[in-house]
Amino acid sequence: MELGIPQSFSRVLSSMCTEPHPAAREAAERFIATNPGDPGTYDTVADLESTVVDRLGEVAGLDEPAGYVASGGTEANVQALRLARNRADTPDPNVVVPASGHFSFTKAANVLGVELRVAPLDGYTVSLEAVEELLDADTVAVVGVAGSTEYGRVDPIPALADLTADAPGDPLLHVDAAWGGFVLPFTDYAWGFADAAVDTLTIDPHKMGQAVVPAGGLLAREESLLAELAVDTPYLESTSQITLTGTRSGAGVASAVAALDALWPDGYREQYETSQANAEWLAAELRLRGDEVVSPTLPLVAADIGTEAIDAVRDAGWRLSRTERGEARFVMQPHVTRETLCAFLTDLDRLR
Ligand code: 0PR
Repeated sequence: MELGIPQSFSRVLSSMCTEPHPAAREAAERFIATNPGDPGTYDTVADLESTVVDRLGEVAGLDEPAGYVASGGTEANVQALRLARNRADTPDPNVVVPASGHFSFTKAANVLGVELRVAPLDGYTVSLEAVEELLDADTVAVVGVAGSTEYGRVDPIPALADLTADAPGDPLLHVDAAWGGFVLPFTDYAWGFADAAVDTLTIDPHKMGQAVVPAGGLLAREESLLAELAVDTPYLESTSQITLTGTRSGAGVASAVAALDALWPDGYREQYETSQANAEWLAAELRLRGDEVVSPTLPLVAADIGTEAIDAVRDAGWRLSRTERGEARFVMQPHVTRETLCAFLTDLDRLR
């Protein structure tokens, strides 16, 4: 069968994935037939996984991180809530999540049998008063978002850490930096382990990290937190497993090492600066055209260009998605260059 050709990234404006770094692509191909889920057999890739975790710790401000390479942000978020639930001693656990939280938290609550308490926003970030009101003795985790999916906004993580520390049920603080984790180190935001009493954190090499899919990351401040996830694996050489999936992609792991090797920190910093400049440039261009734009505090622009315009540019081949409120959402991934944006604006001006 003719497989066809995968999409080109030249008109993809709303994806959080991107063209992998060439070294990441090469590493993925080399390790395609490995399984870090069985470290007794696939020891080279298992060692590489420890390297990824150490490197992600550097990115997120943690000296001796525990963690693993997950299939993506969804698995990392599910696992963070799972370990919080397992650690707590309540038959009726709940988790407080900002309304801006990714829908993976809804899946997590569903599979884990945990009540999801959605805290409304104050503008684009979570209302601290609302979080405080929702906390009770059965709260096992509080979630903060560092780079929200729709608007790229960062919750006040240190203030959430204070609320978490004072909460009656001794909950954990989980930060979702699945997308933001590779740009936030170059900003003034307080978001990571070095900035606040964060217990667990999601950071995905396969988003801004320029690794191949699947490469997500779950980090924990203490190894003992991950131990909450361990199940016995009687017939493997290793005796227990903390991951959610069994057989896993060594390609993702190897590609993450290669991408981090090539890009941390200077390459990622340069990419952040380029992406942020492009976000601000696009925001200014759209404002000149009279469109309402949500100021891009990270490299993600949401703009109300009108439903008809979105449909028209989509018909012209642009892959553009919208926020729940209907704004066009431009994610400044590495493949979204100034030339891409100029070509987009030319089409937009022609079509509306
Ligand atoms: N946390 C945040 C903050 C996210 O933005 C996402 C995904 C996740 C967790 C879940 O990560 P995984 O998708 O790796 O499990 N955000 C994007 C979204 O839902 C994912 C995406 C990626 C969508 C590429 C489209 C696309 O082309 O919008």
